[in-house]
Amino acid sequence: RTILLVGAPVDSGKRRAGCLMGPDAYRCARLHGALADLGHDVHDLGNVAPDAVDVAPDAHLHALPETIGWTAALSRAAEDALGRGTAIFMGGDHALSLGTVHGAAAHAASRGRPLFVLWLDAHSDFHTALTTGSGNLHGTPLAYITGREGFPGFPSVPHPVLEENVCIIGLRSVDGPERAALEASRIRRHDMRNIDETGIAAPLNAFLETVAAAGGDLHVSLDVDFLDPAVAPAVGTTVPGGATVREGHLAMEILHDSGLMSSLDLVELNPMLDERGRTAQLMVDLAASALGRRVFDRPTPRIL
Ligand code: DIR
Ligand code: MN
Ligand code: MN
Ligand code: MN
Repeated sequence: RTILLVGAPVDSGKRRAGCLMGPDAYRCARLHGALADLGHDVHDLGNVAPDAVDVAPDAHLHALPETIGWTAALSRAAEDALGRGTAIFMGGDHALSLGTVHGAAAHAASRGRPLFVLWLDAHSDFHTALTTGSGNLHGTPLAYITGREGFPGFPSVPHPVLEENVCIIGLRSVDGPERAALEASRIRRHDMRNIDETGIAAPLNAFLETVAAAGGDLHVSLDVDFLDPAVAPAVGTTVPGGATVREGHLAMEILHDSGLMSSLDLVELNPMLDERGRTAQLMVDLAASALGRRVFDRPTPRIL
């Protein structure tokens, strides 16, 4: 496969700084080399910069103009990269998905295919700009890309992702207004209890069957906090009780076997909070599993 790496150093989606270093942390942890070792033709397109936009700051919404600028720039970058191959967006906080999914939806629509979205996250990120209590826009991308009202100043959403085409796995922190909106929606959602009871393969395989049956494109958004903080500490919004290393790899291995994944976000890595790069390395290893690395090809672990 041809794989395009796109740096998205978005740090405007929440208050704690550090995610802007994420793309370089992935480069230091050899994301390019890990994928090239699997036989892929890998191209690092460098980092995207946000558009300058003429939008007034908002008292409640943190860094609104900058986040709108990122959304517009990353939508174009995603559409361009997807025209050339499989796209991996090196984040950056989860606000980057406002743009990458917007662009992936435009790309899918231009090919006459429906877009499906797999959201691997402790959180549902289903706030609108009107319901968010924190004012942190990294908690909003799923609402935006499914076409909910409440995003004044943002690019319009001509190709909303159908709610029934969205699947969230890993939930364990959902705010009240998000819960109400999720329960009124057709979004598929699996909390950690579901994973404990059935394993992660059952809900994931069921979703992938519908993607395949519909001939859809599949965008995967992997939030570091999907994983348990004991194995992935470098994220500002850790929640105990997350996915294990093997649950993460199994999900990625199943995604690879499906052949369906067209784009992947790696989001919320904050290298300021990392322990000698271990979270960055785990995210690189998960991406490698999603692109074909198998248990028996895993390289000898590097001494960190
Ligand atoms: C929380 C945090 N629900 C908020 N969201 C996060 O601020 O609205 N998403 N961390 O991944
Ligand atoms: Mn090349
Ligand atoms: Mn998230
Ligand atoms: Mn999260």
